[in-house]
Amino acid sequence: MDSKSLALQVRMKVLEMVHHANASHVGGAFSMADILAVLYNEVLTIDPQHPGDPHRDRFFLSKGHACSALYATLGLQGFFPLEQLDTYAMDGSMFLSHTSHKIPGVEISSGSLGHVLSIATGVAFAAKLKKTTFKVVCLVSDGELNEGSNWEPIMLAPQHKLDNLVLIIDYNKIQSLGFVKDVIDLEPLRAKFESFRWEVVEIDGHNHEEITDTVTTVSNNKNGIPKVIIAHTIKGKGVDYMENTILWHYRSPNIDLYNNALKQLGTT
Ligand SMILES: Cc1ncc(C[n+]2csc(CCOP(=O)(O)OP(=O)(O)O)c2C)c(N)n1
Ligand SMILES: [Mg+2]
Repeated sequence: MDSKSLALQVRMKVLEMVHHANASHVGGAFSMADILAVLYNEVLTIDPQHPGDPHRDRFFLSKGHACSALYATLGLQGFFPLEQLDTYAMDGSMFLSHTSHKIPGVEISSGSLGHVLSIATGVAFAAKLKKTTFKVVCLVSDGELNEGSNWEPIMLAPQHKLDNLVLIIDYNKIQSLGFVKDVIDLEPLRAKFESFRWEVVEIDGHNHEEITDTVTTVSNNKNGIPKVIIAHTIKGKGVDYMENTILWHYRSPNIDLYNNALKQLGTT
């Protein structure tokens, strides 16, 4: 399956999961679906049969509320039987509605925002010290960058020349109850990272070729500088009534909206 087909399958699976469980966060799952599909299809070297292999690349999802898209990606890539996702967000299920490390392929539990970049930075630092060469990729949300805790590893990574660390920001411009610019504006975001001595690339986070080329190029560039990819995305991408709306951070599709969304995804 190519990454565009995978992203479509991920969105359809997420839709089914959130509809079935009456669960939230479909908007943030859809904004990062293309990034996840490209990472797992084109960039990361992780064997679904051996997700604990010490040489694997490490992917850390910080915006754990949107884990439905990560679970769907992992399920579709064969990390576990896809039908297990039928229990998503149900009582007693292993597939919690915020990322659980008990799922094969998941590196870290997340959902309390603002913590995972520190962990990814620590792993990248340890890898440098041990002279191991796997990639460390961390995906954070834009609203999450309002958390001060992120700015500690953002200061630390250049100090230790962590060029094995790639941070991707899902810059969908919306957080749970408002637009990022109206809550705590991140701009000028590029200049902030440059002043913290990161190398910055801005991309369209739905353009698969751009995502593949950028992540591959920056990961291969061993110039002693950590890299951040500011991925401009659309919250709810793929379903017109969800796109760029604050409402679809929390709302779950009823049966009519579910069918409508499936039809839209199938025809785009
Ligand atoms: C520490 C912490 N505070 C508050 C929340 C509640 N919460 C869940 S999602 C969210 C923000 C969603 O916006 P964003 O971070 O931009 O994610 P995305 O748009 O990618 O869904 C918040 C505040 C949380 N999960 N963790
Ligand atoms: Mg956001």
